[in-house]
Amino acid sequence: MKPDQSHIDRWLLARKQQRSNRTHALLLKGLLEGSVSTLSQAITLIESNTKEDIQIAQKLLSSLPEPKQTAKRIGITGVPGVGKSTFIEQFGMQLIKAGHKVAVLAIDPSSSRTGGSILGDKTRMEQLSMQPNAFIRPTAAGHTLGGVAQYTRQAIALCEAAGFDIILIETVGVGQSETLVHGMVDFFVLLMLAGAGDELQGIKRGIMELADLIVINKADGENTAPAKAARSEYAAAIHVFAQRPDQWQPRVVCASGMNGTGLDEIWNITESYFNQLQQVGILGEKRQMQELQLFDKLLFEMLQAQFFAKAEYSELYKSIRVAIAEGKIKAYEGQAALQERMKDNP
Ligand SMILES: Nc1nc2c(ncn2[C@@H]2O[C@H](COP(=O)(O)OP(=O)(O)O)[C@@H](O)[C@H]2O)c(=O)[nH]1
Ligand SMILES: [Mg+2]
Repeated sequence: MKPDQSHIDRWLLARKQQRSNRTHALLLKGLLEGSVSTLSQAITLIESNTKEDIQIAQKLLSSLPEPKQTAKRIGITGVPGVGKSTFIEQFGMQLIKAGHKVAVLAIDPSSSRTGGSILGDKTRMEQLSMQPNAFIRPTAAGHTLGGVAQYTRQAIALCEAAGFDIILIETVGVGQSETLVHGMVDFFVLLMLAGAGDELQGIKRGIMELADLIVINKADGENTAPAKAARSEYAAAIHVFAQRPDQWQPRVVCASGMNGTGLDEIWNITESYFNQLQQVGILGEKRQMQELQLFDKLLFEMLQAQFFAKAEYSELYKSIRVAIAEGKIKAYEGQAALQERMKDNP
């Protein structure tokens, strides 16, 4: 007969529980005291794959008090090399000097595919990373877009709890990452370069429409005049965009992240944006809408994953695609065939 081990199991479970309670209490205390190392540890937990870590992270997130002030969430995007990291370092330093606590989250959803990462940027933010009131962190890559969005939201909540009042989110302007980031920030800044004659190329018009502020960056040295010309061109281009529900008229400015020109103006614009949103009273609404969009995204990703996890569905899906590609059936017929199968075999 097998010996009864249930009391040992119970004991182990109780000990695990005790440990996780202790971890939770320590993390919460550290966060509320503004400890950067605790913040870092907490973000590691939300990104973890182990069940225990996830439990602690979720408990921590749900026990966070309402932040005393909600942080300004600012997204900064643009093609690789446009100067995002340099800009953030300068801008961040300026904000720190003005008494803010600045968190930088760098997101690179493409890194799981390319193997590269904007992590290397961290070394460029040498000054900023030395500041006690700064926190710099690349967030989880290698997840679905919804997954990355979810982790980043959670990281934002943790930063807010730790007293950071400005959160800068850097993302590379490639693929879908900029729409992803647009969906989780209040203010969306697009960095661009003055190109020789091809100002409006290289970046999708759709992204320009999302921008609350377009910065013609590297407006220094020989680039100063072309940058000014580009500024006028962009200003004319975005003027034709439809009016927005928040009544904000997107702006275009020149700046140099390297020597700091234009950064004061950018901060003034940022503040007037937040003032306007608060006056119109739609900042909360905007964030709730983003939360809903994230929920939808996560749900669709979940359903998609469930669908493809079923071997017979994914096999059928593949063969239908082949049939469509060969012109044997139409898309709607393929869909009907799939629906039929799913009905019979849910
Ligand atoms: N002239 C000039 N060069 C810059 C400026 N900002 C960044 N750079 C340079 O452009 C390159 C890319 O900058 P980085 O900040 O890493 O760009 P990111 O890939 O968008 O993060 C680096 O060699 C920087 O030194 C700027 O304002 N003016
Ligand atoms: Mg960078």
